[in-house]
Amino acid sequence: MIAIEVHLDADTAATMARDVRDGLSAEPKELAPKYFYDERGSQLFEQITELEEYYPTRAERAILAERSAEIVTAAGAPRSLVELGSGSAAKTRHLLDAMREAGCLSTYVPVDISEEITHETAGLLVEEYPGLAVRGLVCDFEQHLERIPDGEGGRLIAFLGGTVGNLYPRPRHDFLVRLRDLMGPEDRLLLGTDLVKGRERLEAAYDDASGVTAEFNKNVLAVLNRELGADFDLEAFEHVARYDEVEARMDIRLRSLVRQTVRIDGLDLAVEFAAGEEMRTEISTKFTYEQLARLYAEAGLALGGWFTDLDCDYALSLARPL
Ligand code: AVJ
Repeated sequence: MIAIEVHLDADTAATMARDVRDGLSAEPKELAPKYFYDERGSQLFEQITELEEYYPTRAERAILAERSAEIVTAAGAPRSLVELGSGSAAKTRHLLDAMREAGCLSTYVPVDISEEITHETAGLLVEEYPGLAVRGLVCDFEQHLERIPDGEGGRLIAFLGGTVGNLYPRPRHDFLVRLRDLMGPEDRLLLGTDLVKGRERLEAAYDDASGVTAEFNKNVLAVLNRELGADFDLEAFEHVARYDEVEARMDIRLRSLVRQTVRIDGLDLAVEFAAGEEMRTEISTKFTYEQLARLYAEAGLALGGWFTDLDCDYALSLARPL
C-alpha cells in the first residue's frame, strides 16, 4: 500500500525571494543552506559523501549497518519508521531490515521535499518489503512536521545525515520541541550528529583537495542566478571553511575576491560586496554526548541510547519524551 500526500507551498518561490532578500541585506550577509540542493547541488553533495576527507556519511552508514538491530530493540520494536529527509532511503534499509527481523515492521513514512524521489523510493520499498505500508509526505518538514501521521505501536522518527547541525541554536531548540510535542510516550527520536573533533580533520572534510565542496558551495550562486535572475560571477568568489571552536561548528562562507556589485533582477536589488567580504552559506555544528543530553533535556526529551562508529567520529542518539 502506497499513499503519498503532497503539501508543497504554492509560494515556495516567494519564500526563497524573501529569504534571499533578508539574508543579503543582513550584516554579515548570509544565505540559507537549503538552497544548495537543486539537482546539481544534490549531485555534488552525493560526490561529497564519497570523498576520502568527508567521513560523516561513511561513519553513519557503518553504525546503521552494524547496530540497527540494537537500535530497534532499544527503541522498543516500533511498528513505524518515520524518516525526515528520506531521499532515496539508502541507509534506511538497515533499519527496515532490523524491524522486519524483529517482526514489528508495519509502516514506513518517508518525509521529503522531492515528490519524484519519494514516489520512486516508495515504489521500490513496497516491492522489497512485501506487506509494508508506505505513507509518504512531500513537504518542507521544518514547516509541516505536524502532518506526520500517528502510528499505533510506536514510531521511530529518524533524522539522519547530521542535518540538524545546519540549524542555529534557537531554531534547533524550537525544532526539537516541535518533534517532542508530536511524540507519544512510545515514540523515539533517532538523531544523526557529527561529533566534536580536531580542527584539521573537520576543515579537510569541508575543504577537500579535489574542490568538490568548493563547487557545491558556489552552486548556491548558480541557483540564485537561475531562480532569481541574479548575475553572480562564480569565479569572483572563493570557498572558505573554518572551524569555529567556540561555537563548535564549521562556518562555511563565500568570499568575494573583488569589490563588486551583483544585480538580482527578480528582487529588483543591487548588492554590494567589498573585496574580501565574506557571506555565510552554512553552519555545520559538531556535538558531544553531554551537549546532546542537555539539548534534549531542554526540549523535554531524554537521551536514552548512544551509538557511535569505532572511531567515535559520529553518533546516532535515541531520545524519548520526558
Ligand atoms: C548534509 C548538512 C549534513 O553539514 O556535513 C557537506 C552538508 N556541506 N559539506 C554537512 C555539507 C558541506 C552536510 N549536511
